[in-house]
Amino acid sequence: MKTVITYGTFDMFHIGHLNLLKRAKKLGDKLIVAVSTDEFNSLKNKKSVICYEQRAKIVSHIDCVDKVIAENSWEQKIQDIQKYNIDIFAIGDDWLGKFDFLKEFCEVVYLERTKNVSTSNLKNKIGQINELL
Ligand code: C2G
Repeated sequence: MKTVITYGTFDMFHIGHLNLLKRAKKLGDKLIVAVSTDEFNSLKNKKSVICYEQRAKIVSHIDCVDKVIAENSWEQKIQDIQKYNIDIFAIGDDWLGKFDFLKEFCEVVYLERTKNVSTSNLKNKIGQINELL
């Protein structure tokens, strides 16, 4: 029984997020997703369109997701890995190398990002449409 964990904002949930979660789940048997709170997002210099409660609820209803927890800080990963007996930490390869320090505690896997889709692109497209209206 392998448990996988991943972290993210998952704002304006899109196919890139879904692909990531499905790929992460395929690495093990159980998938825990730590969704960034609005307060933590400000530490990431991110302002999400959708509030934490709704982002967490959407992610919790994705078939391959077994549990959702809050991501409140950069520092919580090691504690989470120990608390939830995590076997694999997985995240998109836009973070390649950034979480290698976790290799002391569990396997670290960087998964291929889905090309040509991002929350910022979606926001820009919506902005352009609004300008045309
Ligand atoms: N992702 C992806 N393909 C995309 C967009 C995102 O695979 N086209 C992945 C990211 O690599 C990440 C996850 O989906 O693994 C969530 O992406 P974000 O919501 O942008 O999360 P991020 O801001 O990268 O937060 O502590 C880690 C951070 O909380 C990660």
